[in-house]
Order: sequence, then C-alpha cells, then structure tokens
Amino acid sequence: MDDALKAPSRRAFLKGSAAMAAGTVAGAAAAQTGPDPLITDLQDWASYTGVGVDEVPYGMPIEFESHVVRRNVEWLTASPISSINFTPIHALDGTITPQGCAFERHHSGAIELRKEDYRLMINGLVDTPLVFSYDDIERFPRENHVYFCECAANTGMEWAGAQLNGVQFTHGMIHNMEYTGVPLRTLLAEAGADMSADKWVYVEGADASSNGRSIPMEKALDDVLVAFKANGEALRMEHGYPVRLVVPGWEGNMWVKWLRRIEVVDRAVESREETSKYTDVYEDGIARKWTWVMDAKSVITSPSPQMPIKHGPGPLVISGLAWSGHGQITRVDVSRDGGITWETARLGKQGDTKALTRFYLDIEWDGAPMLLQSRAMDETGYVQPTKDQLRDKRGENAVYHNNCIQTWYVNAEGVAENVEVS
Ligand SMILES: Nc1nc2c(c(=O)[nH]1)N[C@H]1C(S)=C(S)[C@@H](COP(=O)(O)O)O[C@H]1N2
Ligand SMILES: [Mo]
Repeated sequence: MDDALKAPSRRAFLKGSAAMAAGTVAGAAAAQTGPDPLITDLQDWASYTGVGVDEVPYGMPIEFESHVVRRNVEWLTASPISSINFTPIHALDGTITPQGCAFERHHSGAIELRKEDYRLMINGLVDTPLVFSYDDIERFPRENHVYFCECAANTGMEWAGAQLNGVQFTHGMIHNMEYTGVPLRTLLAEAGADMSADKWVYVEGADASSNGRSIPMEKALDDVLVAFKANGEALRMEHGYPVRLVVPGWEGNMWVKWLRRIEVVDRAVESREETSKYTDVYEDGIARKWTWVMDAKSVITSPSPQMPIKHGPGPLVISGLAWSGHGQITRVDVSRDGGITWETARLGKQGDTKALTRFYLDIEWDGAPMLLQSRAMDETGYVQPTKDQLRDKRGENAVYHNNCIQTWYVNAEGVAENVEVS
C-alpha cells in the first residue's frame, strides 16, 4: 500500500495543523478576489420585500438545492415503469428522509388510488373475513415509529467490483421515515385470525404487479404496521398512498404498497417475488431463500464521489449512515487507511431500533489521500463484513443482501472515487 495512505502519525497531525493554517490564509485570499458583499451596494435580499405567505401553500426546496433529487440509472432496467431510483443520501444529513426525495421501487409503476376507493381485505384462516375502508383503519389505535426501508438489491451492482461512482447509486435504495399506522396484529385480531406460530400472512398490493409476499405469523404479530402517514403527512403516491405495509428491518420488497389484501394461510405462498426474485443464488447455483432481515451495514456519505472535500487541510467532518435490521446500531468505526486502523465514530444520536443512525468522525485532515471505510456493529454483536468475506460465502452471482464495507479513495485534492481494497 502507498505510504501516504498509512494511518497518520502524530507528526503527520502536527504537519497537518501547519498546513491547515496555510490553508486558512489561502482561503481568505481567494475570498477577497471577488467583490466583498459586505461593502458593495445593499444586497437584493435586503432591498426588496420577499415572498408573501399567500404564495406558497405547499413549500418545495429552494431552487439552490435543486440538485438534491432522486436519480435513476438508465441502463439498470429495461423500463422506468419497473425500475428503481435512488435517494440522494450524499446530500442529506440527520436521519429522516424527506418523502420527496426518498427512493422509489415499483414493478408496474406508481398508481393513483383515492382514499374513497381504497379497500383492505383480510381473509383466509379468520373467523370473520373483513373489508376495511380507509376511514375504518383510522379508527384503530395507532403508533409512531421510525424505520429504515432498504431494497434487498441495494449495493447489488457492486459484487464483482467497484462500479457506480456515487453513494447515491451504491447505497441509495434506502429511506428512513417516521410512520404512523395500526399494528397488523390489531387488524388480525379484529378478524379473529388463526395466529398460531406455524401460520403465515400473504400480503398483496392493488397495483398491476400486486407484489405478493408471505410473512411468517411471528413477524406479523411482532412489529409490522399498516401505515398511512410518513413523516407526519399522508404517504406520497409513490410510497403507497393511501396505505402501505411497514415490515421493520426486513427487505423492502415485503413493504407492500397500496396494500389491498392480507390472507392468513397455513404455508408460504411461494410467489414470484419470493422464488425467482429476492433469493440469493450461490456460486454453485443453489439459491438461499427467506433472506428477510437486512443485516447491519454502514456507508460514509461525505466525503464521497458526489461530495468532494471543498477545502484544504484542517477540520473535516466525515459523516455517514449505519443501520441494522436486527435492532440498534451500537458502534460505528471509521478507517482512513483502507481498514488497517480504525477509530470509533460519534453517533449523532443513540440508534433507534431498525432505523438509520447518523455517525460523525470530526478530524484534522492533513491533506494526504485517504482510503475511507466505515464498519457498523449492532446490538447482536454482528460486525459488518468486508467485501471479500461476503464473496467467500456467497460468490459473485449474488445480487441481493450486499452489506459489505464500502471504500472511497479520497485524493489530496479532496476528490473521492469508488474503489476496492483487498
Ligand atoms: N404494491 C407494491 N408494493 C411494493 C412494490 C411494488 O412494486 N408494488 N415494490 C417493493 C419493493 S421491491 C421495494 S424495495 C419497496 C420500495 O418502497 P418505496 O417505493 O416506498 O421506496 O416497495 C415494495 N413494495
Ligand atoms: Mo426492492
């Protein structure tokens, strides 16, 4: 490995602070080449009145933030109707994903379904088959929880090598929202469902794809929500308006949108989405199925290829996201030398269970290139694996459930690139 990429010694740190002082001076000089906004004419924004309170009934981000948007990768799928776009996680902070830029994944396009036309049926092994209207669902006691939703295919393009140059594309099939909804167990009880441990629920959506999935009864009774609000407001069309299923910690495919039916069944249905898709094919052709839980994972969102360092040596905030479908994130380590040495990051807030956790490492950057990595640990003691550890187990045929440690190479100019270390 390049000497410059070794962990910075104490001497390097001291050198770094000298360089930082120089950097500050250079920065100040650069700022003075343009007109000083403080000594020219009164600025526009102080000379004229602004926008009235009657002009923006529902606010959108200011135009200067118009780059913070979902993006898709055209070659990834044959049609945008059955496709995916990516959350701009590089440009967000904190943990909550605004609905307007939260990734979308649909198999047959997002549908427009009015609350008045909405119905949810519970049938199968129940005493009384029931059909709920939207208003009926709002009359059951509800709860609020923040959870991440990650598509099992997140990072799926990276198995064979570093491919997509941006954390939005490598890790952006994820969002994290505060959901308001009724526990699924409440609705199952209302219908007098057979809740014995060997039973399943088969859940499907009202869109053409229906996206049917089987969920074991134990999970259905645990923390699954029939949700109708996200981040305080109605679900957006693209996230399943008016009602979607929230299946905490489990792969996004099971989070059925436009939820229309819950059938209590005595065995898994083995639908398309849980056989030909969302199974993991090993090197020998054998497929691993029922891989529901999203294992612990983390990634540095800044600096990253879409978020170069914009300043010289000196204080640098390294930040990222960590999450685990098994519960809370307990610790995140960051490496600047490709995994040789590690420092423990600071958690923005002690992790909620099955929700995104923000982490920070505040450093004095010495201006030398870095191989940045992050490594998450969860409450079960599980440690996020390296890419090679994952490939040893699952080969390179796999698509789903790639939770490997990601590496960004950051050069002396602060430009970052998606790379692999071994
Ligand atoms: N009805 C229905 N539900 C669906 C899908 C779909 O195509 N139709 N896609 C699934 C997949 S694969 C994922 S990853 C999540 C994505 O949820 P989002 O679009 O809110 O991000 O929804 C799931 N629920
Ligand atoms: Mo998905």
